[in-house]
Amino acid sequence: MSVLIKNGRIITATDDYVADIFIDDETVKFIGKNLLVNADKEIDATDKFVFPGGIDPHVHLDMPFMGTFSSDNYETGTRAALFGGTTMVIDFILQKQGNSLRAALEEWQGRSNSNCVGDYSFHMAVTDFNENTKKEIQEMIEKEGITSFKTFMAYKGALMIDDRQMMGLMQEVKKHGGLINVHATNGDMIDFLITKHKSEGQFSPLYHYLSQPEVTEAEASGRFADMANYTGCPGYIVHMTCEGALNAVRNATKRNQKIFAETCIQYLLLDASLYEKDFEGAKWVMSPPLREKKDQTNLWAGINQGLIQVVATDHCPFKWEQKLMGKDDFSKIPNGHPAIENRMELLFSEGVVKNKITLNKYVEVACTNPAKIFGMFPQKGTIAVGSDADIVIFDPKEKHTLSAKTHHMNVDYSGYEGWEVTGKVKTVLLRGQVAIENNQCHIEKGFGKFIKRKKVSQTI
Ligand code: DUC
Ligand code: ZN
Ligand code: ZN
Repeated sequence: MSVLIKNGRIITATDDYVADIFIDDETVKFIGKNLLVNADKEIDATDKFVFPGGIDPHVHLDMPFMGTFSSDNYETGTRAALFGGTTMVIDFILQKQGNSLRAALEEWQGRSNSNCVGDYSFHMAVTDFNENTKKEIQEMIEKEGITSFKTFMAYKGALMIDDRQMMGLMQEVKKHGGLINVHATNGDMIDFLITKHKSEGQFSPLYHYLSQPEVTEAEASGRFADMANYTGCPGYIVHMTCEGALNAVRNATKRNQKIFAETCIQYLLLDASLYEKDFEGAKWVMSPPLREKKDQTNLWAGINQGLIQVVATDHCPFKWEQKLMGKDDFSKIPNGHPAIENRMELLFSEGVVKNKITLNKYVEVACTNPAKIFGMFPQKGTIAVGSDADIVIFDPKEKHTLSAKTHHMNVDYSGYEGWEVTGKVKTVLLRGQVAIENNQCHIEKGFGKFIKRKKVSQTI
């Protein structure tokens, strides 16, 4: 089906102009003023913004974690993403310690294959780097198109690797043109503090926050950047929350190394005072935890300074009954919060409308940089002739209220209940198909395609 989007204000990471877009065969064919072309469907985008489809490179769907599974599966999660203007996500495969990367890939394919509504890819989390895993890296990059490898410097005993494994992995990943992303917090310090707080009889969600002070993240971020510099491996710090970690990256960039940082929408907008609400604070128990107002200011500045390239979500929803697993012990509350559907609208409303970032910066951090850093540009992440027709038509004036009653995520509360936002996703195209229109999803599970990614050495 061909589509003509007429008269929209097209915003990319670099441009801002009014034109028509003609789409056929999944891709953008022409862009120009007053295009004289017949299409099967015409969409009038007058007075609307036209953005590239959002890319959320940090989500956890149907993930086994802390004794349960994140509550959005590949269908509900990617559909909710589309409602919020995100056309592609990158999810995380977790290797089981003692098992191969291949076994983990097959397990994740078992849950995701034919179930995605939107497009998707995987990062491979390496939780056990050894001589066998080492041999699988090249194959993951060259055969599977999985070019980024996640590491955890925390969650000891389940996910964490030590620095020796990190160095070995970096050396191998660099050799084959990949990238390492990292959950950069000091796991031993955190475990010490969790034990200390519990031995003092402190079990409420507030102590989740107090067990992961800023220094635990700043220290690990600096250590990771140093190891990445030493090995020459490109590095990407996920879910950065605080001034100390940002300063570690700022220092590292003086060495001209390839070090990238992501923050998540919640760290820009919410703060640690939410942990003072007794057990209700469990809604925002995530790792790292929410921080202070001064950290929010630092993160917005980091975006504008180009030190933080991406705003993601770390979408990892758990229903209230799952959060109750930690009713008597904060360390048993499943970590994570729902945001896959809200990221694009919240970032527009709180970032662009409130003059914290420009429109071009908005597209850069929500769409274009994830595509570049993770080896998908220019197929994804921009509006250009030849690119996939992943397009969001957005009303910048429409106001609406976020609520669990109306969201599409499979979770029975919202971290943003009652928030009024300015700007609404109206129509979403995924590879030229109208996916969202009139508040309805028009594509089914199975439409979402696994996107094989290029070596990052080709795009960054
Ligand atoms: N942090 C979370 O809050 N959830 C999933 C994994 C993580 O690192
Ligand atoms: Zn993490
Ligand atoms: Zn995560």
